[in-house]
Amino acid sequence: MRVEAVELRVVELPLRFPFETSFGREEVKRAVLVCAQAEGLEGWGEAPVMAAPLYNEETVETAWHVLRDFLVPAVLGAPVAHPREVRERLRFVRRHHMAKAGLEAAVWDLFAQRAGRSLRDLLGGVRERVEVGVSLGIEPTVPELVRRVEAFVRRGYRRVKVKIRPGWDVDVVREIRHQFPDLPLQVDANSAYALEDAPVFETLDEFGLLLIEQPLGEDDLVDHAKLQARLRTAVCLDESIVHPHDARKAIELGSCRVVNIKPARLGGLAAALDTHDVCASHGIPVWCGGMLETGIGRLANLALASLPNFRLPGDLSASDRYFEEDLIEPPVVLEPDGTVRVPAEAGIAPRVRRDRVDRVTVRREWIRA
Ligand code: NPQ
Ligand code: MG
Repeated sequence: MRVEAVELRVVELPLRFPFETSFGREEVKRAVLVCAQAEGLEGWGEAPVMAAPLYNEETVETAWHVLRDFLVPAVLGAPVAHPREVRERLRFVRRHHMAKAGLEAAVWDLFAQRAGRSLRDLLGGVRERVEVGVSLGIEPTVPELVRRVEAFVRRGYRRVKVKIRPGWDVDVVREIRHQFPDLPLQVDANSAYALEDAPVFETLDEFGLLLIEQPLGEDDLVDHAKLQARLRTAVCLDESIVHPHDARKAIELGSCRVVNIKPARLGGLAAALDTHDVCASHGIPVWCGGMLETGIGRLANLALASLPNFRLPGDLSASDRYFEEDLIEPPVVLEPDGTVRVPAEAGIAPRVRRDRVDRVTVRREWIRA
């Protein structure tokens, strides 16, 4: 397939509720959308970058620059016979994984449409529906967070994840566990702690959590292994796993017992598939993390999450968890049984509402061969 042109867009969507993590508070969701044109088709992908380099080193500006000046020209240069080739074609650029992931996803979408097959089938998915959880941010008070937990559990979410940071951790989890003794519950520290804080996690070890996500530094596997050895609860890595071989090393070192897979963090769907396979070969379960993607990234994540080793509920909440109006129609909705249907359409583009994309576009530029 020869990609003839690519349109880059920066989009900004207001969040229904502010989302606070240990690295900052967001009220607007930003992303760089990639629309790739080939053979009369349009393929869509999302680079879920933020305005500031707080989750990783990328931003809207770095993604725009690297896509426009390096990644898109490399794909426009020559045809690709399979979407997996995009990763090889882009390997000359170091890192910039979210930028790469947005472009690669657009090419996967083109191939799915041309083949008349769902992205799930193209990726090797095996499920029609996937269990999903909800990720809750840091709130001003514990009662306010508990009220949100209550509301989302009543909505049917089967798993709750709460953000923690020093000073907002043990008391929060104790109160939630007290009010919801049987609720599947996990925490995400986004690297806010150091190994010296191990006693905090030894206390959290008492609350029967599903996992403790990314407690320590994003560049660390050694201290995570030391921490994991002291805990019964599984450590799950997110930011530390940016390549499939990071997953192999983490597993060999005993740094984690669960892996959060995000195509955006890994550089694309091909790398996400390889990470899934590496974990499966070591008996390590994975789940699909989220970056508050719009429906464009969310549909691709749902297709990925239908693979067999995705054995824990993902951060794949319904569209209305974050947005008044999503960029896709129909939006992602939560089924009464706490699952979400895996998209069965041939590709993502058929659900993209370009009128809504236009309304939230704050910058756009065509790049042609
Ligand atoms: C995580 N996602 O698992 C990330 C954190 C994250 C669902 O917790 C805008 C606002 C973009 C908040 C990207 C979840 C974000 C964001 C990622 C939070 O670590
Ligand atoms: Mg995380």
